[in-house]
Amino acid sequence: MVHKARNLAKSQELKKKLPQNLPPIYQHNQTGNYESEPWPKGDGPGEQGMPYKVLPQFENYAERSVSEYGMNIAVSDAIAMNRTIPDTRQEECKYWDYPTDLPKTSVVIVFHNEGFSTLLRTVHTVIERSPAQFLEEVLLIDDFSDKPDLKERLERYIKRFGGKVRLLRNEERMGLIRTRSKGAHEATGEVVLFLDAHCEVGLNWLPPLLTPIQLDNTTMTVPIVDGIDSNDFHYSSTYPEDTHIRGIFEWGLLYKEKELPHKEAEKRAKTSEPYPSPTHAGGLFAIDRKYFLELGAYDPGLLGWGGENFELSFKVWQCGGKILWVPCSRVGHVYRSFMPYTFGKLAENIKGSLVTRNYKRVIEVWFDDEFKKYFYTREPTARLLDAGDLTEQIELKQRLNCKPFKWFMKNVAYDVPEDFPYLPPNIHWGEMVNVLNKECLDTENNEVPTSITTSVCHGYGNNQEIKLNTKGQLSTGERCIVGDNKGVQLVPCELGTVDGPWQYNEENNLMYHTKLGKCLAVHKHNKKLKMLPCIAKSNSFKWIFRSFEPK
Ligand code: UD2
Ligand code: MN
Repeated sequence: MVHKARNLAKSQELKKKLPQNLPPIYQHNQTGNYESEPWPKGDGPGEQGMPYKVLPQFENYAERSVSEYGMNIAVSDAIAMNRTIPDTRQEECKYWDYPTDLPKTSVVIVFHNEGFSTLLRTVHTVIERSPAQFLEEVLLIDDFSDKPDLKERLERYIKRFGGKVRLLRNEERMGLIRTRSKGAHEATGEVVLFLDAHCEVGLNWLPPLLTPIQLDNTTMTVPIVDGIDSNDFHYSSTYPEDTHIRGIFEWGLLYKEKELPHKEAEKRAKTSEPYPSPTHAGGLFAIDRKYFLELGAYDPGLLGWGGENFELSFKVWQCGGKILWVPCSRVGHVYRSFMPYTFGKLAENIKGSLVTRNYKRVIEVWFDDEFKKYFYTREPTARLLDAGDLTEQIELKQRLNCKPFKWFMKNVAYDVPEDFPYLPPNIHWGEMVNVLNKECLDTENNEVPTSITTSVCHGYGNNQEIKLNTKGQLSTGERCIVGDNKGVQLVPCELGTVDGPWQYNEENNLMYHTKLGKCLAVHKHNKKLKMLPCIAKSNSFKWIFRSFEPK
């Protein structure tokens, strides 16, 4: 379903001619040179970003599609390829003029077994909402999908775009990271702009991303990501109005966000102007193609999914470039409820978690020695993983004369420790075995808060890796174990703290809670954990840390 009348690219006749190569100009109440007419108020399924629910006869298909794709493709199928979405930008964004000679862009979309309609909605919105003169091509790269509708049907469909959309296919599964690097090599535009295969770009999204790159080709730009609900495709802004958020990280290399510090906010005359961000989420960004290739694109040793966002972020900043987040550029992204694909062959012969292995490659190259220890404290099993050969990455870092991580922490990511302080070392880590029932403390899943039990020890894996630091914090991954008189729970660790109430007694193996004056014990029958007055002789109170090997 396509609304023909809404070809915005065509309606983008420039209102005035700007001199070449001028920075963007703001004029209050004067509509910007690339602004288009407001969208007509459609009332079909999902129009204006409204939620949609499928008709009863499609409910089975809808459910199946959620388990197959991690998102409701039945809902997506019912929504127009170029449905309208709300304009989530701040008001100011309408009054910017951007240069008229911006670099031509290849929009690169890599995909593995994505839903046909969400993939094509990404393509449609890009083509219809970008000034045609700056859109060199949309380059689709199929990462070895096996869904039948992504074969001839896709090839037939893209013919309607008259050569603007190019499709390449991988001969084997390469993972999203290597596929994106391939996209950058294959692209013909001056700028490469990556999008996930389930996006909808917003009003006048492209010129604000290209302008900072034109002014300085070592700048990479990132649009503000809006949320598209994976069940009903409801489109909404992720952040409260007028807040400006930037990408950071915690020491286990999970992606985090934090409000723009005052110091940075103050540097801008208008709050709609781009601002520096230490990192980015990974999927959506624009960068000068040659510059990206000079940086070696992504480390080819990163496999499958994850960590490449940090590799690129650290690399850009430390090697003399910068990352700007651009408030006036909005792109919606479907956040899936779970990852619907596996890595197949990519994970073969790799011990332990593929993602943690990627993280290890990134920190071994880009962190200075004094910072590496924080990663290994937060992710102790990473020490045991083989990260592969890093020679080329380290050579690249030397060749490009990149600055140390300390410089990055001091000048760019200085606010990270406010939320994620430098970590004190662990006293113990491993699985925590109860002497009475011989089972391991198990945090079961990631949903927090959640209660904790013991279960059969399974060694390496997510739920049984427990650590206790020198400041009394008992945790697993980024979650903390807390106890009160009612029971024991796993909760998000309090931002900005590294300490906790726990004290491990090495002599009689008790886990003592200093605030409650009680000890951690397991219930004989239902395996529930409790805080009880300490009984040093009872095995239900005794815990032993045992290390394990990656599988
Ligand atoms: C986020 C990023 C994603 C990527 C990832 C970490 C956003 C919005 N998304 O996860 O772009 O940086 O973090 O690596 O910031 N794909 C392949 N081959 C594969 C697996 C995935 O081509 O083996 C495609 C997939 O079809 C999609 C893109 O790569 O178009 C990103 O994958 P995702 O949507 O599963 O990642 P996401 O959004 O959870
Ligand atoms: Mn995605």
